[in-house]
Amino acid sequence: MHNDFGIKDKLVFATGHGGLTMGTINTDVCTASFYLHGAHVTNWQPAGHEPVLYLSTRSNYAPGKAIRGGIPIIWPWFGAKTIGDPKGSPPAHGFARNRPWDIIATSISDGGAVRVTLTLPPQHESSDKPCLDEFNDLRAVCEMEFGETLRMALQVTNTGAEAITYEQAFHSYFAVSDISKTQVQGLKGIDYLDKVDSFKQKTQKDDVVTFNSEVDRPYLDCSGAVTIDDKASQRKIIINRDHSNSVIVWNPGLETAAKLSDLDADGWQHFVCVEAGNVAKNAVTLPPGNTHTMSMAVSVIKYAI
Ligand code: TA6
Repeated sequence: MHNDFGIKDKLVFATGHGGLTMGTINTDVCTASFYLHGAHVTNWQPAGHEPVLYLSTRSNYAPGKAIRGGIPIIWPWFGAKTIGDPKGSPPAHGFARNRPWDIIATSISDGGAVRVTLTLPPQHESSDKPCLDEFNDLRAVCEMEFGETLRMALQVTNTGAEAITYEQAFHSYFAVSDISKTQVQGLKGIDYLDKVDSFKQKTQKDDVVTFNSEVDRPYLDCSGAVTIDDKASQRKIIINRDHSNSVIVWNPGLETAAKLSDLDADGWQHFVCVEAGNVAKNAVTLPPGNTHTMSMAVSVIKYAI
């Protein structure tokens, strides 16, 4: 792996937790890491900043399980599988985050960013498949660019003869100093499904989303930038999106967090998930022969009061 895709002094492949293959990036503009398992970004820290992603010290690192923290790729369904054929025991949030991806290219940009391209082997060729033949004709490619900005894109192509519907999200766990002093901006006026209130449809009335208890909301039909204001650190994390019409905002709060055995005891106080996605009524229906690419760009600024 390292001989084929490593970049001298900048991108090193080695064995990470659980014996899984991990890439580590160290450049003038950032440090970062990712696993081939799930095409999962586990760290990104632009020069001059604290780490931007939360990663649980109690995470699993094992085939068939998702890493807790970083950026799990949710695909081809979000949450419990409700679209298409429900046979088998489909895992929550799809199979992309639970399986090994293959690297197909690495490079370095003129600006010093490291680019990595991975592809998910067709799921029907995997030995641990649930019966989900409806997705056999989709091919997924993930592009990551680790620089001053973190860019991610999920490109999906329908190689079959019928249209296929899927959901997706970059389930990003953004690190914050204190969730009770954190606000999410950019969603005012947007309708959302309130998962902690029986999925009732509501509208975001306040300027910002705040976190006093569990918040679990897919915001739908929205395309603008979303900003996390981590007031305790005086830092803003800005998420821009292309071809993403949903944003999921999640923090489990104390009680739900206590049920997640792979989360640090106080972990819930130190992250908020803000997820670029296409879920529920924003699911993508891809005609035969077509390709759809959802992408996000994450940047960070420090401010002084
Ligand atoms: O994106 C929010 C959410 O769907 C929540 O409902 C919560 O369950 C979370 O994802 C984590 O899901 P996971 O399967 O990773 O435990």
